[in-house]
Amino acid sequence: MLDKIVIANRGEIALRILRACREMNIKTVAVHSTADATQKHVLLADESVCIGPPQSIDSYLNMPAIISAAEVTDSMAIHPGYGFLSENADFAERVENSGFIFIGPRGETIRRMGDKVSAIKAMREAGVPCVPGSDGPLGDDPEENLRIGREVGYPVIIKASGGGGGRGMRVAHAEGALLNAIALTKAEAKATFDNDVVYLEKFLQHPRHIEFQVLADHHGNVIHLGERDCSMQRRHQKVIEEAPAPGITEKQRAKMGRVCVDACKAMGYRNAGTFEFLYENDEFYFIEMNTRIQVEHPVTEMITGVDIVRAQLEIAAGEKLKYSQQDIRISGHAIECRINAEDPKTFTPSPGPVRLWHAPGGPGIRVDSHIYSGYEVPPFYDSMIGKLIAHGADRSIAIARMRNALSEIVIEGIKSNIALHQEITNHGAFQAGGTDIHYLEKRLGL
Ligand code: MV4
Repeated sequence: MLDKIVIANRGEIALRILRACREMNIKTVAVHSTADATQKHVLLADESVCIGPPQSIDSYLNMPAIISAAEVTDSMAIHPGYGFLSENADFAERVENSGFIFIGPRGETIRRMGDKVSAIKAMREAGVPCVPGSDGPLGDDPEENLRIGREVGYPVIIKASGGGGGRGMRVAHAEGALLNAIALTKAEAKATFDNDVVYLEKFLQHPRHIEFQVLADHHGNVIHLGERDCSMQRRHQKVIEEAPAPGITEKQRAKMGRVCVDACKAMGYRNAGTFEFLYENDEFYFIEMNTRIQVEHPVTEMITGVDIVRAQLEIAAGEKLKYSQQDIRISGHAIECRINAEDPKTFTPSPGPVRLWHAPGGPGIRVDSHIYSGYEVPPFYDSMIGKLIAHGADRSIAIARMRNALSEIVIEGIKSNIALHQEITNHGAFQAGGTDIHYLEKRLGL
């Protein structure tokens, strides 16, 4: 097993990784910015190293500082969490070339999945259903691009290969708008990602966002842990996630799960990963793959009983997966509300002192949060201060437990989006399940 690891992150995920390490008798090194010296995981870690000033670029994105911290503490491995350097192929390679284990996929895999055109190509070759489209980069010939647009049918969406997660996309609703949309997206992509490669897809107008969780060890064993529905979002920020996805049948789950597992085997994928799909009219279309642990992993943990972070550590240590696919059973339903320090009406971040924090509890309730009474939310990072997860025997019990828990929470000193979560979870359309990616923005617009 790993003897000691560096946790190259902050906030709730750093605490989540620390908790897994303590269970597994792995020593921990917290690396933190000057603004984060009093974070809960820093106080609980075996060792801590300050890696720079508050701005992420000077601390959590500072590769030499993080690798040096691994060296001076004689650590074996680095867990990147999510965000920051977690999907940076150069970082993964620098970590490994410095003699440490990167807890995640190989740099080469991260690079291939980070480039959306090459990710889609790999998926097509592995038999994963993708959105009908250009099957590769758009060229410079306007006639050829108009022909592709006509063949796919309008509306279409132009996406930057270097984008992802909602950055660098533009919809063309009719042929007259296509060439301009391509030129604009290309110019933006060049400026933002220093990569002007763009591709075209049929634009799906009312999809849900459904993603499959996979685990792959270094011995060719791959399993899936079912799917999550992440459609409840605003401006590409997920607000509520749940598992399983409402209305997805066991047969669909088994089929798509097998497709994802086979694709992992074809790519030689390692560690935890997520296949993102758009789901519309009973069909799945691959859009992107995430090569990291995700914020919403707890809903999958709650319905499968699999500790995904523990599995990541075991896999990175070279151990075989502890479960085969037949061992994985989905039990009940889980919902996660992301708790943000923000104004519930304007969504403006609300950093500052947490004067009082009272966490909810009871059957099926899990709270993944690093905040405590007296903690000060710094203004430099993401505004998410924790996640509230409710599990129950079925979806309506999970919702009832979530509503109870939301009403128990006390956060004083900062604003939070608890009221927004109460509003959503009290609403009939959410309670019915299966709302699409536009639901929340449309409702907030009312
Ligand atoms: C799409 C789409 C409709 N059709 N692709 C946005 C984020 C990025 N991961 C892909 N995105 C989309 N791609 C086609 N062909 C609609 C979106 C989209 C979206 C997707 C998932 C979750 C939220 C979203 C919000 C707006 C648009």
